[in-house]
Amino acid sequence: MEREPLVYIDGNLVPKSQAKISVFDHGFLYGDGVFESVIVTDGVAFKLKEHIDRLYDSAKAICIDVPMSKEEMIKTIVDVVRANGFKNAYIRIIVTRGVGDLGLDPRKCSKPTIVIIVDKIKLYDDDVWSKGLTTIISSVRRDRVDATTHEVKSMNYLNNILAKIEANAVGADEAIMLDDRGFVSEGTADNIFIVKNGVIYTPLRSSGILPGITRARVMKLAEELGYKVVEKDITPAELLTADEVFLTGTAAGIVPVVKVAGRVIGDGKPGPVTRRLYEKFVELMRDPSEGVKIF
Ligand code: PXG
Repeated sequence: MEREPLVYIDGNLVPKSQAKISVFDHGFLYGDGVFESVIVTDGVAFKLKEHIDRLYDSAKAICIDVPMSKEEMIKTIVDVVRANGFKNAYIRIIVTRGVGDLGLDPRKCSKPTIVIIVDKIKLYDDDVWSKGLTTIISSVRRDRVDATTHEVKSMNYLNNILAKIEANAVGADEAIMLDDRGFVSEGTADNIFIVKNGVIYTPLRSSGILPGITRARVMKLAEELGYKVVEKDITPAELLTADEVFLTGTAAGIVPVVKVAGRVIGDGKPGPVTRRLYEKFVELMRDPSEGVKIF
């Protein structure tokens, strides 16, 4: 029998089936916490440092003082992955406000809880490249940037989950959300790009997106490959009439979208720009200079 994954909880490694935290943790009671997801491919934790930077920025934005330096955090993550022995894995790092009482006042929580999970995850099926994803435009809007901002990777994903429920209800693979003004924002766990006449466009951070680490690397990669990349407000009509549409995210990598709200994108097959970026991107994910080599 395969050994259970080991989960790090506040300094202890415990088997997955026994990995539990208090019901008085404000992460559980209020969604009061932040998280990150990192992929390990052939022993390389892709952009681990960038994910840790974002984790600490998210924590700072909600006034959580992570009780560990970034260097200690990276070392701890590497140790937990090694203890699990997975060369291909998904890492989830969670920092919550910690255990408090039933009131939401964060001052009642004396110490943040740190959890590191190493396991497997699959967001999309293997046939995504033969078929492409079908999507809807959700009626659920991203919060305004001056509300509970989505630029923070917090434990509040209800907005995304409600959009996903709408996609599920009509048998679509993913939901695309608009910002409060009606411009295209992002998917439920991924950023969005469109291609029109050979130019690549992606929404601005001001559209309520999570500033994706995959998004940033894909923009750089596209420029390295000679494409013009433009961050701008994208209207729903521009999305529906794009030559290509694709999504980017840690777990998904780069995935092609072939249908948006009933409209066929391009010729209904994954497009050449998307495919070219994907082929290069999967090489980067295994490149030790693009992350931290664990094995
Ligand atoms: N937007 C949102 C809302 C996300 O949650 C991305 C964009 C892409 O960002 P990165 O930095 O990953 O390129 C995300 C990432 C999960 C899961 O467990 C979610 C994400 C990544 C990995 C796993 O559902 N979201």
